[in-house]
Order: sequence, then structure tokens, then C-alpha cells
Amino acid sequence: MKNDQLQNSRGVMLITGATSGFGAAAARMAVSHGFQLVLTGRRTERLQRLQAELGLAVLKTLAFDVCDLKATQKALSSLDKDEVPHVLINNAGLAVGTESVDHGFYEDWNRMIDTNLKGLLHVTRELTPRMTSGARIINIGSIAGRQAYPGGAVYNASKFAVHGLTQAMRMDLLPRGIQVAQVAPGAAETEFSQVRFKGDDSLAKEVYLGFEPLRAEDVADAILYIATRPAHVSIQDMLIMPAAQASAYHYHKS
Ligand code: NDP
Ligand code: 8X3
Repeated sequence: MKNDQLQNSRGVMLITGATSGFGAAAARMAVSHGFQLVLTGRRTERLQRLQAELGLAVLKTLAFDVCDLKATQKALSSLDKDEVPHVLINNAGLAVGTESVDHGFYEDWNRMIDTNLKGLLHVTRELTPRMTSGARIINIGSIAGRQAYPGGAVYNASKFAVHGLTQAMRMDLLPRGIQVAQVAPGAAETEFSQVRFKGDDSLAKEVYLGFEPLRAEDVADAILYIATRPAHVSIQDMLIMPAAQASAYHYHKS
């Protein structure tokens, strides 16, 4: 990014979970829209690679685990005034396992609740006091936060929580002029299923057989659409699905 482009910046976008999937795609797309970036995730090397790729548009990378409150506080308190986001993308999240509720693993359940719900709260609580009128927050929910499905119990619960939390956050932050939106995607091929199936590539690939899933860029496009609306326009909620998916249960597969 050149100096004159920096002066025309749309402001700072902070993305959690920028090391892969939706977060990385949103980071790349945000640069072409003129945002400056603060990129976060746990994998330092991925953050460094993205910074090398995106150059001066990246103001800072912060490697921390959103589940760890102290680490989150330490990382986010390092932001200078001009690095505080105008747009916060609460994207970091995961599903782990597909066991039914009578066979699930506490460790998996804790990871999902700690990341998808408590992690989102940690980041939001640390940043919102410093955010100013006109700022936007975009939470990444899911179709899994609208419709429960067998084997999804705790992931469903965490994303239903994001759905509710998004609405309450919008009400709480209304007097401060901070908009709060949710993007809720259906099936998208990222590293999501590799994480869910604990590194089993063939199970992960099977999820997307016989239909064309969303790409990370499709979701990034929705995020950037919301982030670039005029100040008086608030997109509150966007459900975005592959054409071959009608609901959490209905796929048209070849
Ligand atoms: P990816 O697995 O590709 O990306 C997940 C991102 O979250 C990574 O950058 C990862 O970074 C980060 N992350 C995970 N745990 C933590 C943590 N404890 N602390 C900090 N960062 C963390 O998946 P997606 O891009 O698909 O997922 C992004 C979001 O979208 C998630 O909230 C997911 O639930 C949601 N979603 C995904 C859908 C899909 O079908 N793919 C559909 C609907 C919603 P790192 O490992 O470096 O920490
Ligand atoms: C991820 C989409 O349908 O696998 O949130 O739950 S789904």
C-alpha cells in the first residue's frame, strides 16, 4: 500500500482468526477496499506470511488465543489509539467432533464454548470501550446457530449463543453509535472440517462431496459488503448459503 492510499484509508479492521478460511479471505479483500488491518490468530507463522503478502496495510499482527483472557487483554491493550478498530470481525471459531450428546468429549465441548462464545466476549469486552461512534462489529455465526442438527449439539449451542449475543450487543451499543451485525454462513470449504474431524482429511472432504460449497471469498464478500455500507445503513443479519443448501438438513447433491 502506498502512502497516499494509507491517507485515504477507510479505517482499521481487526479480524480474529485471520490465519485461514473466512478471516484470511476477508483480510485480503479488505485491503482492496482500503482498510488498514490488525490481524490475529494463534499461528504466528501464518500471521507473518499474511503480513508479508499484504504489506503496509497490516498495521499489526497479534498472536494470542482468544480463550485465554489474560493473553487477550495483554495483546489488545498493546493497540495504539490509531490501531483501535473501526470494524471488528469476531470470526475466530471452530467445531470439534460430531458425537451425540451422550458420547461427546468434555475437552471438545470446552474448546467450542471457550472459543466461539467466551473468546468472542473477551475480544468484544476488551475493544468496545475504546471503539467510537460509527464503528461496526460483525460476528460470524452460522446456519448451525439457527437450526440444530444431530451431532452438532455443543457447536449448535455456541452458535445459537452468538445469534442471541449479537442481538443484545446491538441493543447495548446502540446509544454509542456502534453497529452490530451477524454473518451466518452455511457449508463453506475452509479448514473448518479438518478441525472438526481432528485432521482426518477424507472425512473433511466428504462433507463437500456432490455439491459446490461456499468459498471463503464468498463469505469475505458478505463481510466487506456490511463493512462498507454508508454510515446510516446497518445490515443486521445475513444468512448466506451455497445454492445447493436450503437448510441445515437439505442439500441437493449430485
Ligand atoms: P478455519 O478453521 O479455516 O478458520 C478458523 C480461524 O479461527 C483460524 O484462523 C484459527 O486461527 C482461528 N481460531 C480458532 N481457535 C482460535 C483461538 N482459540 N484463538 C484464536 N483464534 C482461533 O474455519 P472458517 O474460516 O470456516 O471459520 C471461521 C468462523 O466461521 C468460525 O467461527 C466458524 O464457526 C464459522 N463458520 C464456518 C462455516 C464453514 O462451513 N466453514 C460455516 C458457518 C460458520 P489459529 O488456528 O491460527 O488460531
Ligand atoms: C458450519 C456450518 O453446517 O457445518 O457452521 O454447521 S455447519
